[in-house]
Parts: sequence; structure tokens; C-alpha cells
Amino acid sequence: MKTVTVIDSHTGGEPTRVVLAGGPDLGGGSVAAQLEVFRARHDRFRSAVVNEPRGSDVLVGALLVPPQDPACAAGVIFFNNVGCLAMCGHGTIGLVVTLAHLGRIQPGDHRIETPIGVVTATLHADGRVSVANVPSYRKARAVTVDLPGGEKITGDIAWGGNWFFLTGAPGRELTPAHVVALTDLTWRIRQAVNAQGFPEVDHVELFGPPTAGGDSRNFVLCPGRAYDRSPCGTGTSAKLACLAADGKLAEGETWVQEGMLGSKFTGSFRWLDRGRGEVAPLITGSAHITAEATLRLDEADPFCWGLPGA
Ligand code: PYC
Repeated sequence: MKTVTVIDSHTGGEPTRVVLAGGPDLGGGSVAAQLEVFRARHDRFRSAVVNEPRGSDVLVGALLVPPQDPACAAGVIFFNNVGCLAMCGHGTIGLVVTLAHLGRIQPGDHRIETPIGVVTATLHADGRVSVANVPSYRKARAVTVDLPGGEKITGDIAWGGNWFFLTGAPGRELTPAHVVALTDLTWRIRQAVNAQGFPEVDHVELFGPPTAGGDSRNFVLCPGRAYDRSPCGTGTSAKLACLAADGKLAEGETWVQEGMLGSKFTGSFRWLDRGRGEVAPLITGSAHITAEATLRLDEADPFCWGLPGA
């Protein structure tokens, strides 16, 4: 019987499960190198932690690993129901609130090593967390894709720590009552974007008018077909890169992104390289602890390693 110590939280409704102990030994080195070992040799552990019957399609796992960079408070590998994520904004906020809950960190700045670089998270005295995310940029503007049935959708392709296709959703209400239709639409968009020259895109982000006092509301389809309950930290970073490139948001100005539940992330950016359209996004949100638990992995259980996601 193997046991795994976890703490669950949610960030604007989107859950994160931080694995504190009982995870595999990935051999050290950079978090990028440890991710390769995790992917190649421990995929069933990923599935056991986040998939049913212990988890659900929407749960994001955050495996704490030793950072290579001694200036970092932690290293982390994020994963979901179908694989690993390069970075996760809501998950970083959940991780920081979890480390604070454990008394491992105090308010202030904390460097966290992810597979794609170091991010700095600031734990504020009131419990909110700001994440200075990885450099973000728009790769392609106004890409038109053809959906089966003849509909054409035009959007941007941008990197915010994950790859996104970002588009408007005229005539579609971004509310929980329409999740099935929005999931179906964004899944078809993702397939068309992938087929039309952008195989790297695994998140699709629809934007509509705000309804909870923000600047915009979004619906974000994640790689395993679940939708992000939060406004999505990496998706908001990709949006900031597009707004910056279009001159629609000035350096230092705030952008309040609502998610599907009305929860909000406040974002702003700093230019890193105007010529290349590269920005440093800053995303602020809050998280709440929901559980402290021990997972039991019993080889005699036919569903010990989880049901496949999506
Ligand atoms: O907040 O970056 C994020 C995220 C990615 C997938 C789910 N949440």
C-alpha cells in the first residue's frame, strides 16, 4: 500500500491538488529534466492522483519537487487528466496558498521553478497571490479556421505558459448553463486549429462581455476537455500579450478577467521586448484550502491508477 499526502485548494473555483509526499523520485536536476522523467516513467501516478475515482477531469495536480535553483522556495510539475502542463497560473496561486497554510512561507516574494522557467509569486498580507508569469507573446494574429459545417472562426494564437487560440464568441453566452455547447464548439475549434498548422495549441479561449464587473469574461477549454472554472492564469497572460500587441492595454494598466463563475484575476503587463511583442504578465488572484488528505494507492484495487481522462 502506497500513501500520498495531498492538500487540495481552489482558485476562483478551479481545483489544485498539491502532492506534498509520496510522489516518485525523479532523480533531481532541473524541473524541466524532472518533468521528462515524470512523463516517461510515472504517468500512472499522474492518473492516480487526478483522475476518477480519487479526482475528476477538472482537477490539476501540482507535484512538489526539489528545485535546481537554490534561490527557489519550491519546484513544481503541474498535470491534469490527460498529461502535464508547462505552467499553470491558478495552480501556482493554489500552491502558494498551500505553502502558506503549512507555515512554509510568509508574505513576500517567492521564486518557484517550473519546467519552463522560474516564476515569482508574491503572497500578500491579505492572502491574495500575484504571479509574475513567464514571458508571453502572440505568435499569430487573425488566423481563420474552418469548422466542419462551414462556420469560420478567426482568432489569435498566443503563448502565456501554455498555447492558446483566443477568439470572440459573438452570440454565445459564457455562462455555466451553456457549458456543453461551449465545450463542443471549442473542441471543434481546437481540432481545426491543430489541423490548420498549429498542432501545439491545446487550450481554446472564448471571450465575451463581462457580467461581474470585470473587463471581459472568458471560457477556457483545457487539454483534457474540461473547462477552467477560474479565469485561467496562463490564458489571461496570453490575452495580455494580445492586448499589448494590439495597443489596447498600456503597460501597467490593469485588466480584470472574469471566468465562467464570475471569479476574477487582475492582470497587467510590462514590456520585455516591444519589437518581438514579448511581455511579462502579472496575474493576481486568491485561493482557498478545501482538504488535507492521504491518498491510498492499493495495487489490489482494479482502479488504483485511475480511470483514463477525457
Ligand atoms: O490557470 O493557467 C491556468 C490554468 C491552465 C489550465 C488550468 N488552469
